[in-house]
Amino acid sequence: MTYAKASASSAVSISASEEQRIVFPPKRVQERAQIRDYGHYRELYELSINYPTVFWALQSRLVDWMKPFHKVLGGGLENGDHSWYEGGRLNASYNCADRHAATWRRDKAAIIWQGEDENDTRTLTYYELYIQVCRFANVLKKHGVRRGDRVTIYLPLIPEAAVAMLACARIGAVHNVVFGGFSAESLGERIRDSGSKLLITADAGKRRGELIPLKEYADRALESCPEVESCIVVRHTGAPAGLIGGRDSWWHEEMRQADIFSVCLPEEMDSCDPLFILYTSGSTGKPKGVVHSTGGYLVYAALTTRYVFDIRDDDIFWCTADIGWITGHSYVLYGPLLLGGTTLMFEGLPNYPRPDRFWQVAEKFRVSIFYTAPTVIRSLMRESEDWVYRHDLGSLRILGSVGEPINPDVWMWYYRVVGRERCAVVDTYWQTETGGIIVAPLPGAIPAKPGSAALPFFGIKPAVVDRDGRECEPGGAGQLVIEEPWPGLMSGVFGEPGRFKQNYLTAYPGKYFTGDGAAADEDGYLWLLGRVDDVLNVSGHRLSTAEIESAIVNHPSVAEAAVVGFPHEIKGEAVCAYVIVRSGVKADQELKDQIRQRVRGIIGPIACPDRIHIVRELPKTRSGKIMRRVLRKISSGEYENFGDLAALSDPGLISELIEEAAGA
Ligand code: 7RM
Repeated sequence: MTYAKASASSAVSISASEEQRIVFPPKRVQERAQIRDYGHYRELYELSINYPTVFWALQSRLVDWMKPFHKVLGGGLENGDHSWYEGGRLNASYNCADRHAATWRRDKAAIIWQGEDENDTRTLTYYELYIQVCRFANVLKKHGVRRGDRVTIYLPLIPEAAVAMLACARIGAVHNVVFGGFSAESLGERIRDSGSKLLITADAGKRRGELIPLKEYADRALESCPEVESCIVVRHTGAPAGLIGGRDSWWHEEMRQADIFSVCLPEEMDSCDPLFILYTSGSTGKPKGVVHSTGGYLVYAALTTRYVFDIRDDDIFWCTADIGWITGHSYVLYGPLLLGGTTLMFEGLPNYPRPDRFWQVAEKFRVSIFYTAPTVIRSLMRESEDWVYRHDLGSLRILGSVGEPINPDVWMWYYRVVGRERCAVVDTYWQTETGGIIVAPLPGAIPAKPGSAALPFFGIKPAVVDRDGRECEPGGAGQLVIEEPWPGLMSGVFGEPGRFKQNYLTAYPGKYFTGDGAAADEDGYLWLLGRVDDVLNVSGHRLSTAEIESAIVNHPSVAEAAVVGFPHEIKGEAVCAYVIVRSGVKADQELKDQIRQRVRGIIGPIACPDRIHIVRELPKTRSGKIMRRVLRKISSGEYENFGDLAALSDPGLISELIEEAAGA
């Protein structure tokens, strides 16, 4: 059987032979795993589905509570009013730092940091982390940050990012991390939407030996953010930061003031209080501020880290994601630290200065759990395998993948070349909205099928349904929904009370709609097939077509634009823009460069179109709707079988579009 990808693009098309391949957990992984066989997984899974309150009450013990909850789950997916551990009180930073600093883990490394420069490394023990967090929490307080206030964090991947996040959590402030690759404009939009009153940034970031002028971008963003009273700047590269008097100050100066104590009592937060906001792209032009609440998110992050990565005290856990994405929140920071683990943060890139940088870092720190994205694996696969073999990767035990479907060939390469057939590969499916992994093979218990994310995690009740909400037969492609709430599920969209229900719970009433296409095979294994909405996945990063379109039409010479994804060997999916220019405008290379510049400036480099086609007209229905599926086909090099074109207002246009696309 072949599953065709449900929407635009890329990597997945599963043929019968690939589908039959089953890779059992390697013995050495299984023997020491916390869940060692399928039966054990099954037993716990059944408990979690049949008696969810019992199951989640038991799992709540993964975190320390200041006051016990009186209800495990209130509300539900009918109204989007689900709430976990009501009445319970706790503090995230206490759970990540204090409670470990008070045990034998006091001198254990909580965070190991490797900078882009080989000689730049730092280690924070649990005790040091605890002190830093307390001190910075006091700095925030001194700047007037109170419980419930929002703080935006725009930093490179450095330990200060973790300290800042935990310091916010300590005093009950809500952190809003913005990825350092976003532009000034995107940053400003997220600061304003979240109503942040304080910004934390750095002088600059590093990328391939070059500086990314974060402070400059921050200054530009702040021009349109009058609410922001202070900006705290980490000196990271020594680049000029141009501090503005009365508003800006250095992190290190703030931290060494005599009135900043190393003691700061953690605020008692309600389980349902928001822990953070993280903006993510949806099908509209405006990013959504996904809100996660404290108790449920933490329990879910801890439990998934424990079982999906089988983390233990002697592990070195390296999740390569930036802290600006949900993967960084849940699996660089919260998951590993909640469990007293050692998390590795690496500032650099996989292929700088050479294509073996990741392997060199993994060898240097004896990494045992490695978690990255298919786009990274694909790019490293193009290099000679010798780059991998020249390093001793014998410390590795678990290899994770996240961000997009991992093609079976790529999976096998990861397993064979990086893992030397002695590591478990876990393909983990989840979203910003789900807080943590919701589908994955547990490394010691669930046989993997390359290309499939395997089976649901505890408490997750998935279903593949057709447009009318009827469950599909095994093998049939449909849309993936989750039928019951779980603790990691977002609590809402910041500042837009009705939007969570509207966006996620109305397509299939009472069920959470993921926006992804999927098929379940006879064994219940889930095969993810990509987005069914207008969301692109470029190198594992979520982008909305509408957002990119509005950045393009922002250019004065552009009249109209339509953006679609097309399959890309490394990125999985890449951006293709069809653009109509205003009359009298010359459609030349310079214009295309300017358009790219615009998108870079408004959203960031990740959204930059790989291809721009200047066209006379866009394919539209008579009612004026752009027929994206036609553009998607053309961009993918498929010039026939466009499906029903009856609605198309200008049938002659298709051949013109093909000519332009094929010629470019
Ligand atoms: C963690 C993260 C979410 C979207 C999601 C999917 C795609 C992520 C996988 C995957 C197939 C996977 N959060 N996706 N992981 N598709 N297999 N293992 O990526 O909010 O940024 O993106 O990413 O389409 O809906 S995210």
